[in-house]
Amino acid sequence: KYIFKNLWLQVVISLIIGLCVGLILGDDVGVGLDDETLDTLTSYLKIPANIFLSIIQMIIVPLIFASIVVAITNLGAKDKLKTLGLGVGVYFVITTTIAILVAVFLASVISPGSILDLTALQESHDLSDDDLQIKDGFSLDDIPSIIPNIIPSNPIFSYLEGQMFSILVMALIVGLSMAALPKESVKPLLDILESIQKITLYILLFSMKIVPFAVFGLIVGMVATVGMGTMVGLGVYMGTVVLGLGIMLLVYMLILKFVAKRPISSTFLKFRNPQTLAFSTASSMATMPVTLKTAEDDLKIDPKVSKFVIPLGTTVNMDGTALYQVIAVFFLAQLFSIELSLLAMLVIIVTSLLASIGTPAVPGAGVIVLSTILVTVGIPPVGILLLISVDRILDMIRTMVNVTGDLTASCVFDKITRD
Ligand code: DAS
Repeated sequence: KYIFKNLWLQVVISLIIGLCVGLILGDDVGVGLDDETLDTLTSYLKIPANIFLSIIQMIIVPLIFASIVVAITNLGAKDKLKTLGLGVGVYFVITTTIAILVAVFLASVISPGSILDLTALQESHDLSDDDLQIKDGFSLDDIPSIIPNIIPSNPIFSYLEGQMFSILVMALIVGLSMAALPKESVKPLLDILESIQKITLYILLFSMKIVPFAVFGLIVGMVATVGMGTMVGLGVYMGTVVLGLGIMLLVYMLILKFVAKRPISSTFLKFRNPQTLAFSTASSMATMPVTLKTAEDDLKIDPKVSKFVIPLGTTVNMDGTALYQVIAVFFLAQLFSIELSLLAMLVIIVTSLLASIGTPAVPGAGVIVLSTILVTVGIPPVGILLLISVDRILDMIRTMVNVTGDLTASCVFDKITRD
């Protein structure tokens, strides 16, 4: 009963079973099925994965659009703390940018995606070359034409074409204008967008039930053809993410000491309850009540500050998620050997910033929103299933980092308002 209640346990179990079955079917240590049989088998095993991917692509646009517009509109609504709101918004952008820069540095230096050779991966997924629709890299001289095109002059066309970046930009413009207008005049649309967000989130969470079967099918096919090399490649990718998240914790410690002027060890010790809950639930939203309580009772933060910074941070400030998304995109780009030009990196960074604002604070959201960035850079969404198979443990750690970032932010603004 416990296993079937906890999706993540099902995913881990399906990962292990998939590994064993893959090894038995593969020619590493197993019976070594002939390619014909293996291809037929993997094409059937891929069905749940493709169903899940189609559902994601069906809801990702309304989900992201609604999430960003609602988050930004609610940010503006707290006009009584207008100045604080602006300062907090700037602080969030700074910390998320630091997370993204750490991610770019690590992903470029370690380059986790170059461990795995693509040909084996192509075989295991019969990825024909048009699957790997690699968009040609950006070049600097077509910036004048790119920039105006970022604004969706024809939103419906952008929607139909799945041009996620333009949709993110449109969500930003709409959100900011709704935040500037009086609440009663934008309320009808805000209510609609909030229910769109709830409905798409429900569809997403319901479709997550397919994930264990999708992961099983993916891993069997992968290990049977590529062998254990896949696991090594994924292991290096996971190590890079964990290293980056660890660096973010160090950054928070420095901020606590030099900006919030608080002793590091005693303050970080007080973070342990929300951090533990965030790690075990992989949901900042579910952890929020404990985060608030810790901020007010243990950290003695002015409730006026904590009641503003924590809920806002929980929704829009996800440094761990942004760092993870950038490393994951670089990993897949290296894996599918897409060379990332300077502009492409810029597109990834800005998209990650926007996408982490729109990521709902629920388990697995980070990897789902990631598909919007994958599409933007031209990486085939099938790569996303590779990430899902090991996403759970990374989700738990990055959620813990997200919550730590929110607590650090509330210590900083507690200091600022006291001053
Ligand atoms: N699990 C999300 C959160 O609650 C983060 C993520 O999925 O990236 O913060």
